[in-house]
Amino acid sequence: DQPGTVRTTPVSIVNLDDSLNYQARPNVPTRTTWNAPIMWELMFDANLYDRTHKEANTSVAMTVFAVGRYLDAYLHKFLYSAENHFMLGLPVTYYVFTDLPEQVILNFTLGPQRNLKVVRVDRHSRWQDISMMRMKTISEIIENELQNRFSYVFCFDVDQEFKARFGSEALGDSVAMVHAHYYRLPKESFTYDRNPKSKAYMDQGDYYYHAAIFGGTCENVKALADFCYLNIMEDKLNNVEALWHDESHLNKYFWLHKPSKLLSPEYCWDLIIHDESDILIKRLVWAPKEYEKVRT
Ligand code: 2GW
Ligand code: MN
Repeated sequence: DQPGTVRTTPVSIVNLDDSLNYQARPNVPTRTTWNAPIMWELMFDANLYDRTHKEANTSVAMTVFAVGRYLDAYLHKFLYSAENHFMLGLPVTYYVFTDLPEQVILNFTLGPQRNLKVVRVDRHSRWQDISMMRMKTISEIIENELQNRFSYVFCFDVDQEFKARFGSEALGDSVAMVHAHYYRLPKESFTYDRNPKSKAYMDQGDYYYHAAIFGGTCENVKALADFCYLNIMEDKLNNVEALWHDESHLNKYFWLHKPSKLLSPEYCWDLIIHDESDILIKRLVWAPKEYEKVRT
């Protein structure tokens, strides 16, 4: 597409989620109260999703940050595994943001219709800012480069690894990730920001969402990133910081602007969790935290 081209979502994609089988997983919730699907294995026809998105010429941009030691520790495995499992069959462009662009060296070739762009960013001295300021960068790249070029943008933490299909069924207008550690816990235990002085303050919510994965149309992801960034900056002016940084603000955003699709913890699983009875497939898993190596 040329910049300035207006994209309209084809009717076939608007109705694609009507094909979901909400009865396929009787032991887990498969719909929210506002009727958004929660995507679990067995609910969807992968071939139907892939075929429809290919016919619609769907393209996907993925953002990932690898600043400081996270580059060496996680990026290679993340990208290599994405090449084997993420949106196979669709055009995908990875946007890697790093302070060390010359150190992004792949020892594998990307598949056809798959591209990598490396963008230099500053390294913030506080790790909380490395994480939070992603929202500003995501907003800017959507504004300057992604909108009108990609149907969807998905934003990922780098400290994770794809293990199985993470496909076009995950695409949607506004997509949130249900946090693996909280999906079966009572709402009172959700770690929302509870400080009324923070813009992220919430006294109730729907789910506890994981900021490690979110996505949607360029327009919607830009709105999310702008909301979080503005509120992060307002908190700084007021000398407060939300409990879980950008994740607290993201939870506030999705409380006020309900996501149109939720991804079950099958899409972002932590192997530390013992009870895997609901998890039929681990599409992506958290990398073990190497705190002493990367956080010192
Ligand atoms: C982050 C924390 C401590 C030390 C370093 C960093 C760090 C993060 C870094 O040195 N370099 C870097 O590129 N990052 C990026 O920020 C990287 O993409 C990483 O995946 C992301 C979030 O940091 P992470 O993965 O260490 O934090 P988690 O796994 O505890 O993430 C959750 O909470 C965060 C806020 O505290 C974010 O909301 C994140 O999206 C959540 O998954
Ligand atoms: Mn992480």
